[in-house]
Formats: sequence, C-alpha cells, structure tokens
Amino acid sequence: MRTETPQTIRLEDYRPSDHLIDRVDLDLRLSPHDTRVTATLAIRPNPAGEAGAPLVLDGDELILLGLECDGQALPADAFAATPSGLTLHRPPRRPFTLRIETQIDPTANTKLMGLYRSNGVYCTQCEADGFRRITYFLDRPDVLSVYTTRIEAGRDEAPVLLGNGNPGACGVIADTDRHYAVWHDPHPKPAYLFALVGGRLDRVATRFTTMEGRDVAVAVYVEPGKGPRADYALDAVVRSMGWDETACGRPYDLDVFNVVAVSDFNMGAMENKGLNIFNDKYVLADPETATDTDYANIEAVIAHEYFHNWSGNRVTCRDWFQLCLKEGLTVFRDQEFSSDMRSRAVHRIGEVRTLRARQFSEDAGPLAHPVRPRAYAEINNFYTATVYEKGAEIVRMIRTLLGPAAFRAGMDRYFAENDGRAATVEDFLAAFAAESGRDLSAFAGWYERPGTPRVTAAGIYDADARRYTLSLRQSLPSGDGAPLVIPVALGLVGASGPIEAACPRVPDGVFVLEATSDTLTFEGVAEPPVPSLFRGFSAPVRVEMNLGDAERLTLLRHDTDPFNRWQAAQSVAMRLILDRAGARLVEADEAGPAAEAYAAALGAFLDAEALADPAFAALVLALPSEGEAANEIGRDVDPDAVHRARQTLRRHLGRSLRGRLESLREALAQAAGAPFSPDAASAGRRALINTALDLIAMADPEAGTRAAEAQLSAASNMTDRLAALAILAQIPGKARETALAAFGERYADEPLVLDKWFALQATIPEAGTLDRIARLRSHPAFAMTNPNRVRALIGSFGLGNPTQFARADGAGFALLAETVEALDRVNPQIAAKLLTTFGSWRMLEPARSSKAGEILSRMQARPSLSRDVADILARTLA
Ligand code: 0A1
Ligand code: ZN
Repeated sequence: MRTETPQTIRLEDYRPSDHLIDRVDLDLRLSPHDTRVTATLAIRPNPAGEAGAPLVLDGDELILLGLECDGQALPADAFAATPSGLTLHRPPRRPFTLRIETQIDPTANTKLMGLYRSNGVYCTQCEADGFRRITYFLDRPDVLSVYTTRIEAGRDEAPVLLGNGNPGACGVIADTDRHYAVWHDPHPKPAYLFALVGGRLDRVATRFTTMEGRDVAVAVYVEPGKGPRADYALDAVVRSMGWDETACGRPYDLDVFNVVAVSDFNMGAMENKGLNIFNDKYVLADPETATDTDYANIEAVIAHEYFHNWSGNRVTCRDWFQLCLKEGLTVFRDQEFSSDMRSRAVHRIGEVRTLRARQFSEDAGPLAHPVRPRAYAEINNFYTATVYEKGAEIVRMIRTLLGPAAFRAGMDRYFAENDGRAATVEDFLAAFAAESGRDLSAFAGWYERPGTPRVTAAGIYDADARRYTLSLRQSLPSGDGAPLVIPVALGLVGASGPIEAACPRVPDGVFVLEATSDTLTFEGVAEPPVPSLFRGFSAPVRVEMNLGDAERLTLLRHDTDPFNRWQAAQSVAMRLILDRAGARLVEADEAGPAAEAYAAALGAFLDAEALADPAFAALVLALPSEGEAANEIGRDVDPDAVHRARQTLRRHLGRSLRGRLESLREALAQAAGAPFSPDAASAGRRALINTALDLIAMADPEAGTRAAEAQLSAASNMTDRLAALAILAQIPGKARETALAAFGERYADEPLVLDKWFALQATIPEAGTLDRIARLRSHPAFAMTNPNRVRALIGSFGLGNPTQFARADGAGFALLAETVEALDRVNPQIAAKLLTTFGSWRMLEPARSSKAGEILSRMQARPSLSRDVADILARTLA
C-alpha cells in the first residue's frame, strides 16, 4: 500500500466527458484467482467534450492482457497502460470499438469493491468507483451505456449466474464443467450500477404485475439453507413495488427483479439495476434470530434500494457532488413508505433520533460538510448522515413548503424531464419551481451551507389585548451568508388543550421564516399559550426557547402533534440530565422537585395512554442518549458525568413509576400473545414491555435480574431475548456472565446474532470492557475481513460506549486507533468509517481531548495510510 497524495476533486471543475460509451459487451470468465474480463466498448467522441482529446480510462489494480481498436492491435506508442489507467493518446475522431482484456483476482479482493468473493459467492460492488477494478472504463456517473453481460463459471461452483436487466441465453459449455448465462439491460446506466453474482444460492420467489401490466419475476437469493429467512424481505419487495405505484406513480421496468444477500458487504445494500445486492443483515430474518428493529430495517432498506430504480437509476447523478440527489430523495421515499406501513408518528420520532444522533453530531464536528459538498479527496467518505439524512430532510421541507399536490407534480416533472439522464440538484429544484411557481433559489442554501441552524424563539402574551407575539431568529454556525428558508410548522397550546388563534402568516399551520428574524402576532388568544414549534420536526434545526418544565409538560399533555409531545418530554429530561452533568454531582441520587414533576407527568401520561399506543409510550419513556446530551453540552464534555447524570434520572424514573411499569408489563404480556408477529403493533407492545423492564432493573437491580432471567428463558423471539440480555449485561455479577456465555454458545453458528452479542458486550460502560473486547477479538466468529463483525465489536464501542471509548487514560482511543490501522490494510473503506468515531474529540474536556489528539497525530505520522483513512484523519485533525 502507498500513501496517495490526496487529490482534491472540485465541483467547479466539472466538465463533460470527452468520450461517450454507448454499448458495453462484457464477457466474464469467473475463476477464484484468475478471472478474465473482456470488455467490448462502443465509443464515440462526445459532441459536448473536447474534440481530439485523448481517451483516458480509469482502472484500479488491473492487469491488462489484451487491447484492440476496431479489431486491430494497437502499436505500443499509441497507448499507455498501468494498473490504474489506460490512455489512448490519439483515439479515432469517429465512433470506434475498443476491446480490452483484463485479469483480476476476486479472492484476494478484501476491499469488497469491484468483483470479490463472499463466502465463496462471486459478487460485485461498483458504487462509487468499483467498476474500474473490473475493467478499464470511463467510470463516472454521467457516462451511460447499454450493457450486455455474459457470465461464465464452473457449474458446481456457481450454479446461479445473475446480471443486470433481463435474462437471455444460457447453457453449458460442451466438454467442460462450466456454464454461462447472458443478461441484457436495455436501460442505459452508469457503470456504478453494474452488477453480477455467481454462486450456490437458494431462491425464494414470487410474481408481481405492474400497473402497466408487466409480469415481473421477483426473487430473493440467499446462502444455501437460509431460504426460509428470506420470506419477509421478499414480501417487503412486493409491498415496495406496490407502494411506488400507488403513492408515486412509479412502475417497475424490467421482467425480473432480483435481490441477493451476501455476508461480506461494506454498506447496507446496493441498488444495481434489476440486481440489488444486500448485506445479509438487511435480508435475513426469522423470530428466532431477528429483532423487531431488524425487521423494520429490512423493510426500510429493501424499499430504499427498490425505490432507487427511479430515484437514482432511471434518473441518475451527473457527478458525485450530486449524491444527495439520489440518496436524500430515496431516504425520503423509504421514510414515507415505512410511515405508511407503520405508525407515522412513531416512525418520525425514530427518524429524528437518528438524525440528531448521527447528523447533528457530524455537522457540529470537524467532518461537517454541505449536503452537496463542493470538494472531496475520497468520494467513499461522503456516504454520510449529512448527504443521506439531512438530504432527506431537505426534500421533506420542499413538500412542507409546497404542499402535497404541488410536491407530487414537481416529482412527476422531475422524473419525466430527467428520465435516462444524469441530473443535478438544480434540475431537481427547477421541477418544483416550475410546478409551484415559487422561486426556490434562496431555499437552495440548504444544499450549500454546513452546520445545524439554530432558531431562537421568544413569546410575549398580552392578556388584556388577548394577543400573543412570537419572535423567531435564525443563525447558522458558519455565520455570514444569506438566511435560510425555514418552514416552521407551529400552533399554540393552552392549559386545557389546543388554542385556535388567528395569524394570517401561518396558513395551514406553517410559517416560512425567510429573514434572519421575524415576528408573528396571534389575535384572539384567550389564555396564556405555549407555542408548539417545528411540529413534526418541520426543519432540521436546533430550537431554543426559554420554556419552563411546566409549559413543556403542558405540550406533552395537550399538543395535537405527537412529535412535539414526545419532544416536550425529551426536552425536560435533557434539562434534568444537563443540570446534573453540569454540576458534576457524583452522588446525585436524590431526585429534587423538577425530577419528581417530570416523573409524575410521565405517570399520568402512562395511565391515560400507554395501553392505547405502547410504541409511542416506549419512546416517551426513553431518555435522550448520552451522545445527544454531550452534543447539547457542546464543549468541555466529561462523559462520566453525563453517564452518571442520565443513570440517576433513569433510576429515579424506575423508582417513581415502578408499580405502573409492572402492571403495564403484565397487561401487555397478555395482549402480546403468541405466535410471534413482526407487525408494528406487536413490536410496539414488546418495546414498552422491555422499556419498562429496563427502568425496573435500574430501580431494583436484584428484581430486575430475576425478571430479565425469567424473560430470557421464556422468550419466544429475539426481541425479548436480546432486551433481557441487554438488561443483564448492565448489571455486574454472575448472572450476567452466565447469561452472556449461554447466549454465545446457543448462537455460535449465527454470525448475525453474534453481532448483537458482540455489540452488547462492547457497550458495557465499565472499565473491564476493554479486556472483554480483546478476548472477543479472538473469538472464532470474529474476522477483520467481515465489515459486520468489525462494526458490531469495534464500531459499537466507538459509537455506543462514550465513557469507555473516551476513557481518561486514552486506552479506549488506542483500541480504536489500533483497529483502524490494522483494518486499513484489509479494507480501507471500513477503516475510514471506523475512524469517524473520533469526530467529536474536540468537544471533550482537555485531558481526554489531548489524549485523542495525540493518538490521531501519531496515526497521521504513519507512512502507509490509505487515501480513505488519510482523508478522514486530515479533516478530523484540521
Ligand atoms: N447506494 C447505496 C449505498 C452504497 C454506497 C457505496 C457502496 O460501496 C461500498 C455500497 C452501497 C445505497 O444508498 O443504498
Ligand atoms: Zn441509497
């Protein structure tokens, strides 16, 4: 490996390609160490490019075996080839055919980019720039080609051969043990959407008839024996296909749609045209091995990849700066799908928790970047929460601003105008502007400005005039620049319920804050109101308003907006945690009146509503995470103080609500019943049962241990079993060690379940966790070559164990750093991702942050870092 001088690629330097490739004929002869790829490319000069320019094809670790132009071998001085590129100095100035033969070694490919083998299955990952690891190519998203792929392999090794598009000829190769299959994809696509699979796989299948009457064969392929665990994913595919038609008018466009699950995969899944390839974590599920969260994630990721068929594949991105164009939009689409399949309010709260945990912290640290970055050194480092999650919030804001009808018309126009093209954010906004007649140029600031905006609100009530005046002021961390266009969904709430009051500037409950500050006046307000701001989290901002706990608890009781009811309880809890953490109280066990009032309000809420909506109640009971509290504090953070403060509040809640929590557990257990069903209502009941047990165990660890042990042995599903184990894992002692060991043995052959077990142990907030991780690293199921294992054991430690990762002696940072360095030689992409756990290091109190700084600087001095890691390191230390 070499340290590459990171070359910065800039949006402003974009130029169309000098050449286009209309057709690609690929012939791949699969073999474990010596795969031969012959690419026949129909190339022509691009009228929009520079005439007579050399043809510069990308490559990465390729061996060139043969090269012909229009059937003729090229003289040595006509081209230059290296593993990372092939240049024709003077290509024909007319259409021509280039035939390139390359050799690759899929077994040696531990980067999991390009063609590799996962548990013996050949598969590919080409986004963002993996196709160049298969053959020399114009590996950029604005070069769209029609692909025909012939795949040949040993019949025994790879009885299943899959490609993009529709299946064509197939057969055996006479006098050999090999066979082949041809696939043709009629839809022009960029190289990053190319895929193939070859291996021993089981298949579960069904059919779907589209709104246009196309009969589609839908199948999910998994490793042998895992077929029964693919049923839920298959069902999710069919529901996604139906939803995209009814909710968005988008039908499927090929005769087959295939999903393949593999066990080694860098990300969640990939939307290759007609052949989605998945991390098996997002396909395989049964009640014995998958939790309710797993089921929900599978549904969401299946939908996400399927929806890319329109938002990403039919309309793709002109360049990688436009990544949010497909990712933000597709996340928005999968969120809407999940909301329609489940509880909208509960789902929205989940989305916002994720956004705050991942994106707000990214946006507050050294890795902050605009939703549309302007420069990058390594594009694989930009598959971030900002591009995905904040990108989705931007689309949501467009819908809030325009209303559902104009939004739908804008989407239809965007798809119609850009079908078969590589588009930009400007094309996207233009479609909405055209349909709504609105000028969205100021709104476009959301794509350009990094950092989470802050909106400060203040209200004055004039009882005599029955008037309420609300002022709002926005500010961005990046200071200067024009104000953003911020949709503020809002309403007023009084002591006994919602207040109807007139304010012409809030049509349909949405005010658009366009200036740095503005003031709204509500007339006819008969009682002192509490404003309910940013209902449904109408914009990705931090809201500051000087409300008292009593006012917030009024919102919890009476707001019509479920999101803000939840938010109200969160805000009270956050203040209680911060007060305690700020005082750095070591023995802060006594509750105090504010905590009493909070617990009393939650008690009343549970009495009135918990049985009617257990999923929502579980969310209201869950306190903000330690990470969220740390972000809120923002500087000089002592993770131990935050941890203690939060634990104290949990213990207090458990003690105050104990009787109620026990009766709720009983009532819900009866309702939960058998057999297991992963539907949202059943999952909601389980969520509340387990949240209740968690609080009971905080209040009374002995009783909690007994109840958790009982649940662990009686559980009929992984959700209840894992929840019980998680509670035991937090309570030091013999019961914990016995339970962990038994679980580890029971699932010794289930890597996805062991991941949960790894993660649970890695997040125990105790000094012994480092030794535990060291032992688990030599567990037979752990492997540095498998991204899921690394994420489960090491990633969870970095992200989910703030007191131990940021230990004052630096040992937690050192563990992470060592893993990053070792992993960088195997899989730089995952190493770089792991390194992002250092993103908040400057926020820590000086002793801890200087330890982190030292360790990062030492890593930077190493001679042979990958571009991926060097890029994250440079930005983290900047
Ligand atoms: N487009 C995929 C994400 C993805 C990106 C890069 C990958 O390469 C390692 C893999 C997947 C999605 O949004 O699902
Ligand atoms: Zn995506």
